[in-house]
Amino acid sequence: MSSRLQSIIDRIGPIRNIGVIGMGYVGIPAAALFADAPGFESVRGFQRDSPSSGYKIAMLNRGESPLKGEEPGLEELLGKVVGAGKFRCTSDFSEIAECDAVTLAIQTPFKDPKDLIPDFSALIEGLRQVGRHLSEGTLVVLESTVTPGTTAGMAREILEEESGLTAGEEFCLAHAPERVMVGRLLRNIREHDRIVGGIDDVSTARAIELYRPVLTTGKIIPMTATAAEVTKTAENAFRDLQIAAANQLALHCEAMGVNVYDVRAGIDSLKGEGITRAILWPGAGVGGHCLTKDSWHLERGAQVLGGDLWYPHGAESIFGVARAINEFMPRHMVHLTLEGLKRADKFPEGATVALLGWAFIQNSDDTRNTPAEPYLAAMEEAGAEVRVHDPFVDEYPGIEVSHDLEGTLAGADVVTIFTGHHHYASLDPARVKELSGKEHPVIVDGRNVVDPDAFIRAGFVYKGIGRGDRNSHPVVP
Ligand code: SAJ
Repeated sequence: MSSRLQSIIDRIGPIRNIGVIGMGYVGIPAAALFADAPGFESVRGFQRDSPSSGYKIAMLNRGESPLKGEEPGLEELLGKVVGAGKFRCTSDFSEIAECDAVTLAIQTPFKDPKDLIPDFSALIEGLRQVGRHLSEGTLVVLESTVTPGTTAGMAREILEEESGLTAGEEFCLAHAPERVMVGRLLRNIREHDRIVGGIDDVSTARAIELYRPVLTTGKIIPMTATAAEVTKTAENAFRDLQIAAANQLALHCEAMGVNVYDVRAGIDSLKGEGITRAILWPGAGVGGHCLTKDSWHLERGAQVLGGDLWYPHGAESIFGVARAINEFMPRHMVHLTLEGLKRADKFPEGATVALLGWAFIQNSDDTRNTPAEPYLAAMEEAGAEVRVHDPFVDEYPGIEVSHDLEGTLAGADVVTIFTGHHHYASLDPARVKELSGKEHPVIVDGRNVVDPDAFIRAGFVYKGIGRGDRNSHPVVP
């Protein structure tokens, strides 16, 4: 426990002025909630005045949210705190010097998931800005998802190098990972428990002082900074693992002629004190910005921090195997498509595929790391013409996305459902067949959206993830 840092904080007194670096889907709701907390005097949102995102500054200072999609309560809250003079957005990073606490909510993607090297460039730039203007006694908190070891390692080094101050002695440093989902940003921050990890006890205590006022039902869960980094990456690695287990089971069920959804319901029925199976859902693949990278952050942390990693019998990490299974699923969708075409005495060359669903998650316009993309590439590689439909997605670089479902289905040899948008649950077999104009069109269901028997009766060749009980059905003439 650093008595020197504690005495500096005692002299400064309670946190009053807060800075949030990065006006994105994490930083904006966080800044608004800090500003709405009665105990804090002012919040500054720091945003680079760049060509791509400088426009946010004026919008936020008008109390308007630059975020896409519905965020219940956010625009009202921004109007309230801007109107009360408690929140202001600025590109003048020198004002960091007037902050008692500064949080960084900056994205940390991978340059290329193959090499697992994260692109920390934006985070490093943010850390340098904070370091250059850091005052003695200030609390710095990383909210971005980072490789375990980053807060106490790279972040600490950059802040100390730029400020000339020593972390844990002259300023506080912590990690408090975000756990927000688009569409429920404010609710998630208020209601999720908040992991808060300092590089030392004084930093942890100061970070608790910052976050406790914005929580309603959420509780503070204190730990070390590195444990907080491991918690965040592992909570997503575990979700990825659960999905991979469901996907592996689906592949087994296909091979054994069994309906995976019957098996899933059976497994899920086992409940009782301390008994849970928490089985998730098999599907066409795993996309998004979280699960596709956080397992690799966890693995890198173990490599960088752990060094002599050991697995029994030379096995590889179960989290790496889970990633491989989930990344395999779009290829399995290609396999099901080719098998279906074969049963319809068709070849992929020249076949028309209606690909339904481009967003990575149902009833959303979010297309980040969509598993439909590798499927489209493989089918085009096989000589097929692929038309993409998605009612929520307006555009995607290099891809024409249609909102005209019947137009997309017209003349299709194959209908492939990749995303479980509610629109696809009402597909009428007779209408889809009529639109296709084919005697035995193929339907490949990646999200268990349609009733196999209805399509089989209408003369379709049906293939579904995990539907070992239907994938070899007799084709109705
Ligand atoms: N998926 C499946 N089967 C499932 C669940 C999801 O195949 O049973 C697929 C989805 O189709 C999608 C991908 O996995 O392609 C990711 O889905 P997701 O529901 O995990 O959504 P994400 O990626 O937005 O995950 C976020 C995470 N939130 C944060 O990191 C703050 C994750 O921790 C949450 O658990 C998740 O939302 C959630 O539960 O909503």
